[in-house]
Amino acid sequence: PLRAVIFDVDGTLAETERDGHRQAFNQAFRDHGLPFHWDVAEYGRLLAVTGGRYRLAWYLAEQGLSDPAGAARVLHRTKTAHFAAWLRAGPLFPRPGVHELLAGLRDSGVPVAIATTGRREWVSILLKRLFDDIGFAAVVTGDDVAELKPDPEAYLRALSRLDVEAREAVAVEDSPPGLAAATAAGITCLVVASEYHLDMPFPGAAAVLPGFLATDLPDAGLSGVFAD
Ligand code: XBP
Ligand code: MG
Repeated sequence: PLRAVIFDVDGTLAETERDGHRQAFNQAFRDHGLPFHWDVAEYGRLLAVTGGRYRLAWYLAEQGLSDPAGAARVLHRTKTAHFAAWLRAGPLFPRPGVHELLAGLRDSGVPVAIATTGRREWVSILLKRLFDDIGFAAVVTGDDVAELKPDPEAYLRALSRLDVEAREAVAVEDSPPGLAAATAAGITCLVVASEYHLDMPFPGAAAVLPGFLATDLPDAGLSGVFAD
């Protein structure tokens, strides 16, 4: 039986990357007087590196900076402040159908949890703004793990906080690293690809759905993906 559903945040609950995170990184470059700008396509390439700080470090190393990790640490603090401000005031919506899906799970008594590589500082703002009426049974962020996705640590931690076995849970993801993390934790994973990951292969996904509307989901809801 389905005993928990664990959701990713970026790209899954909301489209946060293109106009949110990306712009915050660009503002940080400007604030620190650096001549870098990530356009929409370039940012898509960089999404292969999860975690904003590691994405920055990887890019700065590619640009030949002498201390990419140190510069990334400083830039990422500025980026996080800009992104948190955007989450408080910017145009932010859940992906269509997400609110109804979460409310349906809540009403049927299935615990809902979060496993993200994003920082708690902004994750808590996003969850409060968009889903204040949903009680999350566990929220695991990038601050709670040593290894980010595609490592399974965030999902394993969520399972242990939920006190649920991997085979009793379903994960919902939007990207290849997210899918890899969930499946490495032994969790059945549904993929609803986000705008940056359309048409990518999702090997090992239980299903790749076109969206979160009732008509996109299996007839039996998320329980419908279990083969038990
Ligand atoms: C999302 C990420 C995050 C964000 C940036 O991956 O990789 O790094 O882009 O957030 P997922 P931070 O959806 O698989 O969790 O800057 O807070 O790291
Ligand atoms: Mg994601």
